[in-house]
Amino acid sequence: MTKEQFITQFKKRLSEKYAMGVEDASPTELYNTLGSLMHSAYSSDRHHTWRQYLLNKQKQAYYFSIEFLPGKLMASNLLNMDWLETVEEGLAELGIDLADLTEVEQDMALGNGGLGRLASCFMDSIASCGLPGNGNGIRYEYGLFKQKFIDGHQVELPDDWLSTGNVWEVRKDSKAVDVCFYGQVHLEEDANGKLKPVYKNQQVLRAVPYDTGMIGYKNNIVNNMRLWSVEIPNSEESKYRSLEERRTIEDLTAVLYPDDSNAKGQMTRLAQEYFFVSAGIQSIVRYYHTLKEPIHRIHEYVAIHINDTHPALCIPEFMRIMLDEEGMSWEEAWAVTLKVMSYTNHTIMAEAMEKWPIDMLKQLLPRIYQIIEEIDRRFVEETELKVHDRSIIDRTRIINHNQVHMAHLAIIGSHSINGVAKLHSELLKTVVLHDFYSLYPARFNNKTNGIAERRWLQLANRPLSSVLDKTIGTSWRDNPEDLQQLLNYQDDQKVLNALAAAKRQNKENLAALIKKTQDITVSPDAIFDVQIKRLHAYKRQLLNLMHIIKCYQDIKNNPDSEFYPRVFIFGAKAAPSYAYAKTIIKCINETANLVNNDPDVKDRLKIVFLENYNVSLAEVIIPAADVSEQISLASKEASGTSNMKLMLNGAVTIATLDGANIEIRDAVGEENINIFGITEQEVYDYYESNTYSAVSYFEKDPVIRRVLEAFIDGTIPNIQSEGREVFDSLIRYNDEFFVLRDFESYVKAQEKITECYKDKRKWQKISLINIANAGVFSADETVKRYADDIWQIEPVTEYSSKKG
Ligand code: B1H
Repeated sequence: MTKEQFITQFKKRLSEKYAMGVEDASPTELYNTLGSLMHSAYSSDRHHTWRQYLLNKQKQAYYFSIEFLPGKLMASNLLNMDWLETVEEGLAELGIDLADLTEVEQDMALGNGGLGRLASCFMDSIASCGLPGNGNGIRYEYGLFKQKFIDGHQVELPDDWLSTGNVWEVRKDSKAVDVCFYGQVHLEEDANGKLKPVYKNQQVLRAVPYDTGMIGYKNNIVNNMRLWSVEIPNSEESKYRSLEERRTIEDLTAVLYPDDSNAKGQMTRLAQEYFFVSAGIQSIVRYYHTLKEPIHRIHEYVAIHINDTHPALCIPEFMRIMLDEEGMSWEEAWAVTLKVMSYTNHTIMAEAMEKWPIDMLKQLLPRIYQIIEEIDRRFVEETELKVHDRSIIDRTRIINHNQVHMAHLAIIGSHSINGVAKLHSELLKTVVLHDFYSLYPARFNNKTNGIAERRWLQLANRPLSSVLDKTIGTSWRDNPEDLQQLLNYQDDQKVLNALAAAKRQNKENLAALIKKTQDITVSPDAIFDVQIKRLHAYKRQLLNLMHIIKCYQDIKNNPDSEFYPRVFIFGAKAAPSYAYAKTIIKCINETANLVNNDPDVKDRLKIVFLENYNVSLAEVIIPAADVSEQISLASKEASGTSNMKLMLNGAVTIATLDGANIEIRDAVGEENINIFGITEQEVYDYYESNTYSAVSYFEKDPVIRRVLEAFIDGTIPNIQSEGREVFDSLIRYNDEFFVLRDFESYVKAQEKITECYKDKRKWQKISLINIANAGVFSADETVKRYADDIWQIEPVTEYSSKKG
């Protein structure tokens, strides 16, 4: 498509859609026009891709995830369609700035944090690698809450993201399926002597899919992300007369549960889990039947991935369909289920381990519960023959202490179980899932997370991208490993200056946004120090805050001393029910208020807590970061992915040896990252010996004492109860996440960073080395490893007749 063709089509579409000319149209109308034009253009690719998969009878992977966090899609779709430049230039000719249009789009925020964003990076990469893979999830009417600060407190507002329409989705009424809940079930022999379930009093709901094209990068492949929405089936209309009754049904897909790394037991959540699992599997099996292949070969055509335990009901639901609808024997059904299913674990935090009370499962999903019981019974029977130590059965069986353990179900029913970074996968084998590892060693493997580098570099950081193009050519855009070529320029002052200039431009951009949204003035000359992630005690935003308070106190005690200016930037949402996380938010906000307005500070220290951290905000913050804070307690952060995005954008990392930080260190070398804190081994040693004493750090370290007293002596105003709560969490309840233990080494690492930053040339070189080595974290490489090792799917080739 040439620029002229685009302009003609755009004007034509605008006139057809709105009977308007460019001059009269609002940004929303222009946005919708462009979106609709794009949609028409990639729909034929979508159709073509689908036909190819069908004709080739290609094995396809289905990524089941209760969260997807794509953010905005327009710019990324334009890039992947190879339309970006043409459209930008064409619009410019019409006097329109593309940026004003993309601004109109609401973030699609159907996820909480890393886990949901990972799913969306994978969708981009799967399509970009030409792999036959699709998403399956829930079309929440309301996404993750919008965060506001009122008097420093987090307040949550609904995210009514669909209010302005969604140009990317297509409702597919013809693909709707029924999903059944509640009622009673018993088994009866049919004419052939086979046991068949007979149901009474079931609640039947309609699952309607909305499909969104997942566009591959310049390869004409368009995969599908299918999100399900609940409706009342026509046949059931008469049962729900009042608005209230209807509303209780519609509530099923109304809101995303806003918990991150924390399992929350509620009937609606369990119903959500079954709803998208059942709908997804039914639609997969329906498609499979169009291939006219025998059902016992379904694993040769279908791979189902269980993203964390939320979709673990895939296992009994798939069994149900194989048994009850396809007429397989238990043994046959179990054999294919195992081959189809694979599972990713994303956390070792105990509170995130999903368990459901038996009564709840039995009531909501009586048939599924029967099947889980039988899986459990057979697991126990089979394991008894394998082990000497019977206690292992108690620790690994699915049903125990009146609860159903979803991780156990996922592991027992999958042929592959992976962690998301090397350390995490090791800990699964050696500690958290050790019993399972001893039973099924071959199932365990690692797949270190990755990121969609197209979004996080090409789109989010155009100043840097253009420096890269000029320095090493453009091949890095297709093959991020080519960023390595930048290493040839680590002593080239011209290149280093160009990189610094790009960073400067991004910092000015962020400074402008900070001014506009928070009315805080920050200088781009300062070090921009960034911690962006969900607010959680184990991620230790508190450690960061304590260091800031120390800096503030140093300045106050010695107002004329030299202090290199720093801007501490936070972005974080707390789960609405997570009181301690909200307490930390309040403390950071009040400290910000104090520090930012203290004339003694003379602007050397600034604290900015940006409201409503989301994908779009990340796209502005990350390119502007100098320092990347990855300071979780070793062993707790399964991987982290913002660490990779920040590194890719030239930020220098300060990190504990946790999650993928370890792999970042291995990629850049010890000298180009700032490691501090105790190791995962030391953490486990403390657990073992029970010798950690937080109060002893308080008593012997005057700096720690001074900092902690600021929380309770009125130094930081307006945090009477919150300051006390924080103080108590450390001193009275012995500091669960070893914040005081790591404080001193953290401060030292921060001091080293300041010294290094002062040496501009040295800093720029380290930054360059980080960018150059970030290619290994491309999600393209990650999904290829999933495709080869787990899903056994192959990239599409034109009408290859692999299976005759
Ligand atoms: C991660 C979650 C999570 N791990 C439960 N676990 C949830 C657990 O709604 N829930 O119940 C929601 C989310 N999220 C994150 O996954 C890890 O903490 C990160 O370290 C990791 O990078 C990310 C992607 O693997």
